[in-house]
Amino acid sequence: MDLEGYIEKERFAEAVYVTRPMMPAEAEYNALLSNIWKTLWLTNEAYWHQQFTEALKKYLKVSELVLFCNGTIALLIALKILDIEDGEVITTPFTFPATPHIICWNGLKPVFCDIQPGGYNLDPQKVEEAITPNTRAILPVHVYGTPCDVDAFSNLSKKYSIPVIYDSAHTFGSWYRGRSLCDYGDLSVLSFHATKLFTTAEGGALVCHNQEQSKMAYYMKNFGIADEETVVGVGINGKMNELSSAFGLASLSKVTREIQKRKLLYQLYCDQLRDCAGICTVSEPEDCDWNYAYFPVEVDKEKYGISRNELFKRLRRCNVIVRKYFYPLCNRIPYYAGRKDIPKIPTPVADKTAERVLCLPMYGDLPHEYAIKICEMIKTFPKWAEV
Ligand code: T4K
Repeated sequence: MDLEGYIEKERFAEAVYVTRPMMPAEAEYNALLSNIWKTLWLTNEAYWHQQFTEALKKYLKVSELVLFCNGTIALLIALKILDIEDGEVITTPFTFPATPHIICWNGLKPVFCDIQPGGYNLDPQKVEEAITPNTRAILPVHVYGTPCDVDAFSNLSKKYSIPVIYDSAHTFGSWYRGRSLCDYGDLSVLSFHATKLFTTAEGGALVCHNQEQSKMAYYMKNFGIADEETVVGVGINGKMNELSSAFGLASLSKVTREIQKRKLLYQLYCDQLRDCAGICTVSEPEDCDWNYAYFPVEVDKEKYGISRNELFKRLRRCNVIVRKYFYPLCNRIPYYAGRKDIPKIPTPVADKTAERVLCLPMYGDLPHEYAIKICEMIKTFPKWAEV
């Protein structure tokens, strides 16, 4: 059989996506919605917003948390809360474009540093080398829900008096040394987008460490309004509405089971791909109860026989909607690459990783036989050389 014949025979009849949202039980969500129909309160921090905020604080074991309409606006406001108004913010290129974009939306300059060898997160050593008198903040990302070197970043923060804001978009349900991974740094931001392990369709949250910060966050996400007649400063509309809040509230009880199901899938994928030369699976992070948010593999063309891009194409033709999270690197996006004022720091580890990484489908309801079949495809494809 040739490759065409194999794809024709084996391809999934319907798309198998990289992720699917964890939905609340429909009846449970509908029961919460009835209160909205009764009260006609749709937004502006009403009943479900308050209930959801308290439930999340309890679940994540954090004292201050503010809900947002999405993670991007929460990140935007995080820099404002810390009064970072000019200069540079050091970040990773191996992330979703939202991370550097919010630095620019704040009129600041993103400085991209490399990631750690053997991992996916910003390298604190490279960050220290990039610190200048213009550095105002460090913005690392806990990529795939795996913990950054929080000790090293905390030390840099103290040594240079620079705040650390974590992009914790992927961390919901990850616990590091017994503490929620989104609870580190000066501020930390979660995303509840539909593609995230825990979702409110669109949504996000800012984890703060004192009441002053969360009060500022409340003002800033509500046009700077403190009360009917007081506007304390410049704000934006970053509020989460009641439908999203109720959705999150009704979903919360399902998270533990979702993570258990993902863990089984993780183990299955690792078992199936263990002997597949040139396909490297992600290791479980140390000291961490991980959330298994993503399942990235790295393709070593020399050993595997075909490139990541060719594997991507073949899986896509088989209706497996894999994603190259995160390719292209943010520092290779033409806008950032073309900005003459951004220092061009080499990022060889991130460059290599972005050329090799591929995220396989990972969500609690993914049937095990689908995962096995995807692994069979991956193991079979090298039979046919890349042309
Ligand atoms: N920082 C980081 C590190 C992030 O990863 C993100 C978001 C942010 C910040 C910003 O947070 P938010 O402002 O979004 O809260 C997605 C998401 O749009 C984005 O939120 C996410 N990161 C990023 C990693 O992925 P796409 O372009 O891959 O999404 P899309 O529409 O192609 O969806 C991927 C797959 O998910 C689909 O093939 C099927 C499934 N899906 C998607 C949606 C939207 C569903 O099953 N149902 C759905 O409703 O960007």
